[in-house]
Amino acid sequence: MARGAFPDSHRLALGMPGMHGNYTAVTSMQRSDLLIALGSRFDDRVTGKIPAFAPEAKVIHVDIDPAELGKVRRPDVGIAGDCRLVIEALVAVLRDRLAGGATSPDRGPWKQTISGWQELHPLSYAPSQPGDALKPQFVLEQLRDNAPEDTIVASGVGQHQMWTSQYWRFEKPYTWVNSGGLGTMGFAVPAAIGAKVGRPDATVWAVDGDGCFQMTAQELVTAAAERIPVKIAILNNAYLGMVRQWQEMFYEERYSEVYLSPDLPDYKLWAEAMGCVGMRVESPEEVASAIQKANEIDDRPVVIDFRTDSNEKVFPMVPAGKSNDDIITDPALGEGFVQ
Ligand SMILES: Cc1ncc(C[n+]2csc(CCOP(=O)(O)OP(=O)(O)O)c2C)c(N)n1
Ligand SMILES: [Mg+2]
Repeated sequence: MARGAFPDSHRLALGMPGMHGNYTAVTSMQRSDLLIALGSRFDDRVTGKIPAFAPEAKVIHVDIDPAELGKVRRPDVGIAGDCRLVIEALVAVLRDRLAGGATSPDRGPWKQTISGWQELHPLSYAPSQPGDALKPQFVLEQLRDNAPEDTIVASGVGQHQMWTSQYWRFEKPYTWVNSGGLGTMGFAVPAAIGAKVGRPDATVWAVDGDGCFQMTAQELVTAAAERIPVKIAILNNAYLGMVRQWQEMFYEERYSEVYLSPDLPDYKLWAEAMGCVGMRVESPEEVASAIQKANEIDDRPVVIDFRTDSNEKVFPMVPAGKSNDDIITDPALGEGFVQ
């Protein structure tokens, strides 16, 4: 939820931890001897199986709401307070101690361990072969690489949300607008409209799922009528993809109530009917130019229907209820990646 509070490009930023976090972020928390948690609530998507979470770690837990302290994990030091003031006080204490002759421990070996994990398990996906369906991760990389600086991104709930969080690079606070733990499908379109009204100079993209889009797309009529030029990228995998992924991996491929059809509704026509520019993209070659075209449109909303691979799954994944040590990396990337 705090993506952008600390820039993803910083050499010490490891990225998102949790059920679909990257290997290094998950594993470094798991092997830490000290966690300083600032305003985090230790929810199950981050901790995995709670008794197995970061077993060696002492925890300093800082939160403005005292009810969070000890709710999930008993902290060694609990501090109720404003995050900024607490950080200032912690830094002041450390500076004093160093000035008083205390030595800081050598973190070289730990940093090397982290670089080793990053090298062995980078966030990646099996690239598409000619003729394959569009990879959603590729669409995200293109959206990210073509985004004007300070672009705000909203998303719905599902696989597209996880890929956005994994592949976007958040550099500033308030650039990732997300329903987080509430998990409200349909959040992306209205959230993007609100963000654009609040920050009219910023480019605002919503990355949405086909299922989520169907829930609140009609708000685009308001956006078109009021000339609020948001941009919507639908990752149309023809499924309630996140549910499909669980049914495939944990319910023996018993697919139930998850198929949506790629063609119904016709998202391009629907967008046009609501006063937006509508586009459809089916092959990798068309992706960048469609995004550039969308970025240039400034007088009405734009919707791009990206037809993406239905079979693609979000990895890494810590299965629900399992320990973070049981993280599964993408089997399609080969033996070396399977834990
Ligand atoms: C209102 C609501 N209903 C159901 C869910 C459970 N749920 C979470 S993700 C998901 C599927 C989302 O499908 P889609 O928008 O197509 O995204 P995808 O996972 O395919 O990227 C569902 C049904 C939810 N989070 N919110
Ligand atoms: Mg979908």
